[in-house]
Amino acid sequence: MTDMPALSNLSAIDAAHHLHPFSDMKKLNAAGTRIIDRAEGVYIFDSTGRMYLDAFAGLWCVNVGYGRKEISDAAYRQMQDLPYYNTFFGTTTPPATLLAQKIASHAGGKLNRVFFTNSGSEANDTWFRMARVYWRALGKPEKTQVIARRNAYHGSTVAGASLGGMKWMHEQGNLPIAGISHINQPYWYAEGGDLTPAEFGLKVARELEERIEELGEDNVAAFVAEPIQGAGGVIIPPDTYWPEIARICRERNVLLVSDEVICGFGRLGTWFGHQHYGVEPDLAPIAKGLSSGYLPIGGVMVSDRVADVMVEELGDFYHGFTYSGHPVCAAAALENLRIIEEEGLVERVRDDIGPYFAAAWKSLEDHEVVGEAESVGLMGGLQLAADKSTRRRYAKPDDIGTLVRNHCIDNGLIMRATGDRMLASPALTISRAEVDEVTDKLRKALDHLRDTVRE
Ligand code: PXG
Repeated sequence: MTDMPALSNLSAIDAAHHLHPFSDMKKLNAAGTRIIDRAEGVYIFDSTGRMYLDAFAGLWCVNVGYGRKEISDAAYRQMQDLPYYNTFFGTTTPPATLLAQKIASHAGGKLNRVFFTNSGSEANDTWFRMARVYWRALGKPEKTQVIARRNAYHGSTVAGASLGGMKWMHEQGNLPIAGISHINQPYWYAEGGDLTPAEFGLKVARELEERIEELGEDNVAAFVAEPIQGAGGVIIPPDTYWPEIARICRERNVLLVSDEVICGFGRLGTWFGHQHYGVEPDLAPIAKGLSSGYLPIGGVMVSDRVADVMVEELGDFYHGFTYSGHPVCAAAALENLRIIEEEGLVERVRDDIGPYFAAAWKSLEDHEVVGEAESVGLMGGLQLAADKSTRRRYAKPDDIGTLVRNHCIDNGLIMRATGDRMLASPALTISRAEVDEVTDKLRKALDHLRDTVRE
C-alpha cells in the first residue's frame, strides 16, 4: 500500500478517529490498540512482528485458517467479472444462486432455501420478521411473541440485541423490544444446584413449555437458541436439553430457530450445530464460517415448512439488504465451502482433530483452578473455580478471566474470556502440535492464576 502511515503512528490515529465495538474507549486509548497486520494458518502477527496462535479463529469465524489464496483469487475474479449486482427486482447473480444451492446441500433435511444478509445480526433480524410473516400468512397474526434465553448472543442490531440475553446490552438501549422474553440457559455448572446435569437440562428446557403456557400458545411465534452458546461462555447443554426443546416446539406449534452463526460450518464436527444434537430447526441464521470471515456474508436457512408459505401464500416479503447475496462475498463463500468439502474439514473435526482437542482440553481439568473443561468439536469452554470440590466460583469472575486471558496473550496465545470461563474456537485446520501449544500456554496461565490469586 502507498500512503500508509508508519504503523507506529496508527495507534494515535486510531485513538483520534476510530470507535471500536464492545470497547471502553477511554481505557483502550490509554492502553493503545494492538495492530494486527498479517496472518497465516492459525497464526496472526502484530505490527511489532510478534506472533500469536489465534485459538479463537478471529471471532469464531476463520474456519479454514488464514492465508487461503484460493479465496482471495475467487473474490478477485468475481470483482473483475461483476463486482456488484442486486437480487431485488427479478435478477440474481451466479454466485448468489450457486451458494444458496451449496448451503442447502449441506443442511440436509428440509432447510432447502436461503435468504442472504451481510451479518449474523441481520440474519437474526431477518428470521424474526420471517417468523411473524409466516404466522400472519397462515391467518394467525397474533402469533408474534418470541422466546429466547438469558446470556444468549444473537447480535447487536435492535432485534439481535433484544433476542440476546445480555442484560448490560439491554440496559444501554431500552431493550428488549416488545414481544421478546427470556428463559434460563442450560448452564449446569453455575445454575444447576444439586440437580444432575441430565435433570437440570430437562428442567430448563421445560421452562420453555411454562413460558408458552403463560403467554398462550396462540401468541408464540418462535423459540431461538444457539446449539451451544458462544459469546455467553461456550455453555454446552446437558444431553437431555435439545431433544426436550424440540419436543416442546413440535407439540406446541412454535417455530424452532437454531442460531448457527458460530456452530455452523464444521465447528462441532457436523455441518451445522443442530445436526450434532439431532434436531431439525425451522429457521437457522448463519454467518461467520460461511465465508470463514474473508468477506462479510450471512443468511437465514429456511425450511420447506416456512418457505412454502412464503412462496405460496405471502406475496412480497418487504425485507432485504442492498448487499443480500453480494456476488463477491458469495464467490468467496463458495470457494470457502469448496475448501471445507475438499479437505474434509468437517470429518476431520469429527474424527481426528476434534477428539484430539477434546482430550487435550479435558486434561486441564486436573488443574486445581479448573472446575470443568468441556468441548464439542473445536469449541471448548473451561470453567475457572475457586474451589472445584464445591463448584465455588471466584468472587470477581470478570477480573479472573481477564487475568488468565491477558497472561495467554502476553505469551503469544489469543483466547477469549467470558467472565470466569475461557473459550477456544480455533481454525478447523489446526494441527495437533498447535493444539498442544494452546493447552500448554493455557496451563501456564492457569498456574499464574493459582500462584497469584488466593480466595
Ligand atoms: N449469533 C451468534 C450466535 C453470534 O455469535 C451473531 C449472531 C451476530 O453476528 P454478527 O455477524 O452480526 O456479529 C453472533 C456474533 C464474542 C463475539 O466476543 C461474538 C460474536 C460477535 C462479536 C464478538 O464472543 N458473535
